[in-house]
Amino acid sequence: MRTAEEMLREAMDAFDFGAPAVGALRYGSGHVNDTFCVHTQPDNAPCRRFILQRMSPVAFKRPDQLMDNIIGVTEHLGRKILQAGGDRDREAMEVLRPRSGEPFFTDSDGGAWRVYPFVEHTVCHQSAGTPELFAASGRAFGRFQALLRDYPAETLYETIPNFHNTEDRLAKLKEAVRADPLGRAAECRPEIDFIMARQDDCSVALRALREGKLPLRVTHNDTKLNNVLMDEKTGEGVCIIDLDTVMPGLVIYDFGDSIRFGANHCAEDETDLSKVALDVELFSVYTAAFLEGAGGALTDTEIEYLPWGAKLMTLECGIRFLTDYLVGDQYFHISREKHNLDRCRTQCRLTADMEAHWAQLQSIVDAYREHR
Ligand code: ADP
Ligand code: GN1
Ligand code: MG
Repeated sequence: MRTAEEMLREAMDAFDFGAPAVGALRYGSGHVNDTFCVHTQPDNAPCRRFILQRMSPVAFKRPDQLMDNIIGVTEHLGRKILQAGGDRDREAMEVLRPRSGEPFFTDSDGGAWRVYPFVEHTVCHQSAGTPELFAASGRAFGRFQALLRDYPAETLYETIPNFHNTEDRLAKLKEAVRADPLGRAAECRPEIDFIMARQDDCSVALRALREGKLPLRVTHNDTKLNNVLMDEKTGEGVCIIDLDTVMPGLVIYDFGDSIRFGANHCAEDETDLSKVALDVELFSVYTAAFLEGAGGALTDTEIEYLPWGAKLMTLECGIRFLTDYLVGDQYFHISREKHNLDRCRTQCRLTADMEAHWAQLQSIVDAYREHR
């Protein structure tokens, strides 16, 4: 069995960074991929950095299809950004191919690795320190939506089938509870009951899709605040990252996942649940910014369903964390015992708080709908 260092070295050697790679360190706080920051040292120039990632083999069964999506989307974004007079190198990710010319490198254990140039002079935030910062992320994700409006959705692979199919997520939870392979279900009874009491909710967005009320668009599907890099000086959104889940989806998923992660003042794994609460003001600020960034792309019905996006993404994430806890933490990286159960608990608490503020959330989106 090779050491992690040997595997990392093999991956680094597969890429031409334009200068000697002098080292790599684990980087960031993503829950799914293994991310490293590679430092290179050109002879007479400052160090250049790259992001080297081993794509999660648990999450992504077809790295070839995943990279096909990413190359297509980043090239499209690059063209659009250039047309708009933007800085392509900063505002869109770019794939650095391995020496083989393939879109990614496969190591001798079958691990799939890719490289992106590091977007310098940016900050990746784990929580929205200020409303301005949260608004900037909303504009960036809204703009992302607008830039991909004319992307041929039918050419995208579904990198994770049924990713935001909340009905399917619920079915998988029920199966995990039934099988209960580690005997963990008993201690999760309150969370299981909370979710089961909301079974009908799991169908709300999918029903609207099936009835033709909500259109399928190209969406990011993982719009956490830490998936947008912000300019270190201006605080504006620079570059949307983590494009693994760009697939056809509902725009309310992108809006909702940002609210789930950012419109509150504690971490996703906070253990003091009394701290977990929806910040309605941040919800409002993000709504305005997302709609501004999307530049009129959303239909009236999509705006009407925004609160549902927030609630469903939160409930669904709770379902996913709980399912992973029950089956033995196979999908999300954990760094302590019961980490996924703690994460599930915050999501349930936040879902309940969204329900408590439901009328307010609806009137906020109604006001934006009427005044646009
Ligand atoms: P995961 O899917 O595991 O969340 P990400 O693609 O989001 O992986 O990357 C993890 C972290 O690495 C990000 O949160 C960010 O801090 C950093 N990162 C990723 N890509 C870049 C980039 N091109 N430039 C700078 N930082 C990056
Ligand atoms: C994962 O990869 P990362 O950390 O940005 C997950 C999201 C979850 C999120 C919860 C591909 O996001 O769907 O909402 O964790 N990404 C994937 O923090 O499953
Ligand atoms: Mg990420």
